[in-house]
This record gives sequence, C-alpha cells and structure tokens, in this order.
Amino acid sequence: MELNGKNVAIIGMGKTGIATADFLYKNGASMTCFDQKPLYGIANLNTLKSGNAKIIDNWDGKHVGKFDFVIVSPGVPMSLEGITEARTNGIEVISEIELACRFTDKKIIGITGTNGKSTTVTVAGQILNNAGIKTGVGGNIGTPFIELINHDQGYGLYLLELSSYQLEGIITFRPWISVLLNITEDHLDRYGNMNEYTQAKFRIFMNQSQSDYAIINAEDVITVKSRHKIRAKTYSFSINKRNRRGAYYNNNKIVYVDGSENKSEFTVKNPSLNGVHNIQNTMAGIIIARLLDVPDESIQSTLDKFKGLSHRIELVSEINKIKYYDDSKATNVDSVRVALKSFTEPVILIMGGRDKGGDYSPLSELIKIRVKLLIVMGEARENILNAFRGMVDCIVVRDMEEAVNKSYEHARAGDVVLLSPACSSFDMFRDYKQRGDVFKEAVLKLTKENAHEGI
Ligand code: UMA
Ligand code: ADP
Repeated sequence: MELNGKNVAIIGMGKTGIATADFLYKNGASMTCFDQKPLYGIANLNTLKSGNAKIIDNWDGKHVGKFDFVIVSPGVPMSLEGITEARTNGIEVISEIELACRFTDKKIIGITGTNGKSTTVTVAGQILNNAGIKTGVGGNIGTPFIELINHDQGYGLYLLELSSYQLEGIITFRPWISVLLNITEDHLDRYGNMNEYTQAKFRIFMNQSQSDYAIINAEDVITVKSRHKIRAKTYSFSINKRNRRGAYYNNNKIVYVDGSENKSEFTVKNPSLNGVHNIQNTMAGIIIARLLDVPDESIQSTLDKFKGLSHRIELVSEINKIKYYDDSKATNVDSVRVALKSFTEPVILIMGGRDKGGDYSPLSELIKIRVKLLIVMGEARENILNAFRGMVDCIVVRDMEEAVNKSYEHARAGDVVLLSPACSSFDMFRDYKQRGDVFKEAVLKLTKENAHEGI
C-alpha cells in the first residue's frame, strides 16, 4: 500500500488516532485529524501540526470525497455521517488494524470474544515470549497494532486482542490463528441486537482459509450455531466434553489433543488462574502455544508463574476475615456471572455504572443463592434495582467510598465483598482502571482504620 503523497482522514484522536497519525506522517502521507473533543490538549499532535497534518474539530461527513482513504478509531461508530457515502464512492474506510496488517508479512494471532481476551492474550504472550518466540502483543489490550509495526522490535509474530469495534473496520486482515473465546450480551448500546454483535465478532474468521487455524469454545451456544461459517482448520476447547482436536478438562487437568493419538496434560494450580473461566482462557492459550510447537514443560512453567491481571477478581485486602475483591473489568453480565461462580462464601456485591443496553436477569438465580446484599450506584442503578428487587436486599449509594463503607457495615467474618459492576465506568470514572483504583483506595483506607483486625 502506497502512503506517500496520499490524503488521509483520521477520525478519533485517542490512542489509536495518534499512533496512526505518527505512522502516516513517517510514511509521507498528508492527513486531516478529526475529533469531537477540542484537540489542543493532545501533546503529540504538536509534532504533527508542524508536519503535514491538519487538525479539524469534528467530523461532519462533508468533503469526504477529497480523501484517498479514511481510518476510523474503534470508539467511533461506523454509522457516522459520510461513511456510507465514502464507501459507495469507492473510498476505503478502515480500522487501524487493517492499515497495520498491510505493512507486515509476519504471522498474526487474533483473539476476540466478549470476555477473557486480555487474560488469554497475556497468558499466551508470556508463554510464547518465555519460549523464545519474540511476540509483539497489542491491540485492544492497550498498544495499537500500528504502533507495534511503527516501532518494530524485531517481532517474529503478532498477538492481538481484537474488539468487535476493531473488526468492523477490517477488509483483508487475515490472522493465521483466530480465537473466539465466547459471545454473550455486550455493547448493545452500539449494536442494535445480538445478531449484529455476533456478526462483528465472526469477522475475525472471514478472510481465513483451510491453511489457517480457528480456536473456538465448543460450549459457547452462539459460536457453535455459526461455526459452519468458519473455513479454517478448527481446534475446540471445552470443560465438559472431550474434543478430538483442541483441549478439554479432565481430572483437574487440561488435556491437549491434536487429532492423533498424541496427548499432553497441564495442571492449573496457580491461584491467578482460579475459576472455570480462566481454565477456558488457559486452554485457548495452550492450543496457540502447541500450534507453534512450544514444548509442554515450557508451557507449564509459564502457567505456574503467571501473575493475574489487575481488576479481574483481584484480592485487595482482608479485614476481620472479610475479603475484598476488585473485579472492575467485569463490564457485562457474563463476567459478573463467572465472578459469582468463583465464590462459595456469602457475597456483598457492588454493581452499577453506565448501562450497555443488556439484560441483567441471567444473574437472578446466582444473586438469590450467593448474594446477601446488593449495593448499586451510577446511571444504571434503577435498571439494576428493577431487575433484582424482591430477590435480595439492595441499597443505593452515591460513590465508591460510600459503597465500601456500607459493605463493611453489613459484612460478617467469612463474607466476600466484590466490586463486579456489569456496566462500563464512564458515568463516574475515566475508565475501569480508575474505578478499580478508587475501590482499592477506599478498601485500603478501611484496612488501615481497622488495622488491629486486618491482615
Ligand atoms: N471520538 C470522536 N467521535 C466519536 C467517538 C469518539 O471523535 O464518535 C474521539 C474521542 O473524543 C476520543 C477518541 O475518539 O478523543 C477516542 O478514540 P477511541 O474511543 O477509539 O479510543 P482509543 O483511545 O483510540 O482506544 C482504542 C480502544 N477504545 C475503544 O475501543 C473504545 C481501546 O480499548 C484500545 O486499548 C486502544 O484503541 C488501542 O487499540 C479500550 C476499550 O474500552 C480499552 N475497548 C472496548 C472494550 O474493551 O470493551 C472495545
Ligand atoms: P476482556 O479483555 O475480554 O475484557 P479480561 O480478561 O480483561 O477480558 O476479563 C474481563 C472480565 O471478564 C473480568 O471480570 C474477568 O473475571 C471475566 N472473564 C475473564 N475470562 C472470562 C471468560 N472466559 N468468560 C467469562 N468471563 C471472563
């Protein structure tokens, strides 16, 4: 793809837009950068301003015809004014993932799914890098793919976390291995229905052929329904059934099978990989590693020393035998389900934030049996109360500190207090990380105040 002298529009100047502009600038393109927020605060853009970038306030879809192509950031909906017109006029509208893949001939592994992407990408990335396969890890997990390409560290392979938003903007992107972990309700504020969301996720397979690999969850109802659309050679993982090719769980061990008589077995005793959901994520990671011929001992050694990611069912403190867990990354209903399933203790659950248009009722049974008190906050509070009223005691709080203090007032020794919001954080916080950090801060303050009782 020739960039020199090309006239490019970039819509959205967050992490993705900045990294894209940097790459385009280096490659001699002229660009016009659009963002709905005023741009003067973005330091990196000063460099671009002195180069050949024009900064415009907001994309209004006018003049789209003057661009050679348009790069749309993941958070910007494709329904934006002018996008359809651009496409009908033959102007390519792509994501940064599509742009980046056109500038590498290295193998790409893409991981998508509603939940577990970051954990799986991190586990798999560590297994590969520890085995000496120099792997560039990025995508939705944080470092844009184009940034990995732009600042190449001699990677032999790319391992990408891919959101449905990023997949909407691909055209030729073709992973050598595509992983789809699961599909449950999420992002219905962007997609009209589950069908549209599922279609976006399935785009990860659309350019693959039989010489590529697909790794899927054989127990995920939505995935299984559409698996006939996958052309790549498929490896499946499951907890309750045995697969001929892929991985399954048997006698507390993960068994890897490649379709022949060969078998490898792995144990997951590491507390950072607690819970059935993490067994699923680990199985996907193991299949990736075996497809790259990483020896079993090397895989096991990384699994044994893996440190869990922050804000995913993370133990923060124990005060007076009450354990506090931060699961701020649980931004949809299914992630709260797996969190509640990870405990046998009575749980005081803190939920709420910005509603994503999903249905909370799949949690009803678990809430009835496991949750002794539900503390709700944020924009979604009424919707959550309406879903669970009468099933469990509920209280509404204004902020995180009040949530933590109320949880302590109501907790008894042996209880678990769990922040697992089922919502995005943007009504009250910058992102899920800040939400989790504010929770941790309040918990640690409480720990200090009760130091004689704490650990
Ligand atoms: N903007 C517009 N018009 C719009 C919407 C946004 O101009 O209609 C502007 C905003 O003012 C802002 C910029 O676009 O300045 C933000 O762009 P962005 O939302 O695409 O965010 P980036 O900073 O580029 O980060 C994105 C991903 N964000 C989203 O998908 C929302 C990051 O995933 C990802 O880490 C990063 O690219 C690198 O690949 C975050 C995320 O929340 C963690 N992802 C969602 C999720 O995991 O559920 C999909
Ligand atoms: P993602 O990157 O897809 O958001 P993460 O690994 O960051 O996934 O985990 C996000 C949330 O989902 C956390 O609350 C975590 O406990 C939960 N989770 C992780 N793996 C799974 C899975 N396989 N199925 C359901 N929930 C999961």
